[in-house]
Amino acid sequence: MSVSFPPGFLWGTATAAYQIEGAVREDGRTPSIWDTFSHTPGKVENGDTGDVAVDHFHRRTQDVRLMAELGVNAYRFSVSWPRVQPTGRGPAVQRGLDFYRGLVDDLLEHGITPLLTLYHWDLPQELETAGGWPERDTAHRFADYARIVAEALGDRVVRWTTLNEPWCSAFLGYGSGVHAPGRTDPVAALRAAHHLNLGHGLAAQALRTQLPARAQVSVSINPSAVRARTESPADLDARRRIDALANRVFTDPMLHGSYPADLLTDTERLTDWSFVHGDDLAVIRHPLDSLGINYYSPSVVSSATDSDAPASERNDGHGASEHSPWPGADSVAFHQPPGDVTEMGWTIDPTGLYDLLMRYSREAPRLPLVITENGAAYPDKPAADGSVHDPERIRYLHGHLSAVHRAMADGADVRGYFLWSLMDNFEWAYGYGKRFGAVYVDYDTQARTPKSSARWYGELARTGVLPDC
Ligand code: PNW
Repeated sequence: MSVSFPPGFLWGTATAAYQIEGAVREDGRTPSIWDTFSHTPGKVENGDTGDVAVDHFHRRTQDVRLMAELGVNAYRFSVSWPRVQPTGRGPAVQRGLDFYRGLVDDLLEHGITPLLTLYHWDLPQELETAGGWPERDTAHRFADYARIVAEALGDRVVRWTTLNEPWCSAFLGYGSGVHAPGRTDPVAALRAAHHLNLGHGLAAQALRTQLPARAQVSVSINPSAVRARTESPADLDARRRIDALANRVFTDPMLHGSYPADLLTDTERLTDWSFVHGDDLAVIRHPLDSLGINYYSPSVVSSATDSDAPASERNDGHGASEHSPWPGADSVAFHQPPGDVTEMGWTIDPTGLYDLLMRYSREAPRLPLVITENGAAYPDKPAADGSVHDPERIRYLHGHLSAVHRAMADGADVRGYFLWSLMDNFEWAYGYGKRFGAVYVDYDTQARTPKSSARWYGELARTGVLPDC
């Protein structure tokens, strides 16, 4: 049976600046931590970098036209901090801001609603050299940057997102080190998590002050749908620990104004959390207009026993590193959830998305939800006639959109869905080897070819009707 989504539902695709723009040395842009990291041998597969990426900086108008042709009504993109404020301090570069103003104007001209993300992982390198997210000052620098962008684009952008996936920034960037800046210090990771939270709160305040009343402020998290391998007390405790480190470390302060007591206890051998100052929690609990949820795959955990593989050999789906992205949770083992996997090795399980939507509907009953990322990597290849067929991606999207619809029928207030990604791009530590796009990109010619999933998704966006698969 086909199902319908409500009129006004946002149907979009998503991207991030460093993954698509290229032009890393143009118009005064300076390096971000991802430029430094990708140019460090051994950090990114195949030595790939974002130097050229999919050249979106020079193909912006064509890319917006492509979206309009597909039929989507929204687009989630991020602003490159070092393109608009090169050192992370001081005055803005007008030409940097002009690029985003042009992008937004192109979108509005085609009736496409822009969702602007301020931070999708490209911290100006100079701020990392000064200490990065583990340092409190970075949160204040982020709020200044938010003010600059709001001043430049507040007349035409209504929907604002502070951070994308602070979990990845804190725990993959400073804990396991598989993301930039590649540091591997559990205490730095916890400090980073708090200062990302603080940066979110300060930036949200700055946006409210700067923007017209109709502006909407949000944050995109990547909550973990974490399950216990068995119902044993030890496995349930493993789930509790990972839920604290993956989810509640961000949502408790943002939604309720406190850090989870069990997290403070779990990590007390590492830190006393004295980097949390008096008013911080009041700043972080800033009333939001929506919560962005990014979802790909669930996790299964158990209490680690001698029979489990050592941490360095475990596949927790978060990249290979001998350093854990889970400070204070050495006693937890990760297991591959049952089911088919995408090319990332991530298990396909739409129930995880349903569960998260229901969880946050209950936890924050009046807060609308937006799925700001969902999608899958597959080894797409053009056929002899040049067309690209990706039935597995259509199946993945169909399964997850069915779960979204089911959650809405059960009361979740979901306002939109953003497919990751508009087009193939730089997949962080995996480089160009993993293709998430609805549109295929030939990296030699930069030619864009909509895959069959793009046509399928465009039809869905135009009609609001999810057909039988
Ligand atoms: C998200 N993990 O990244 C990002 O927001 C996108 O930029 C990215 O391209 C997309 O998902 C696909 O990976 C993640 O290890 C990277 O759990 C790693 C993880 C989660 C999300």
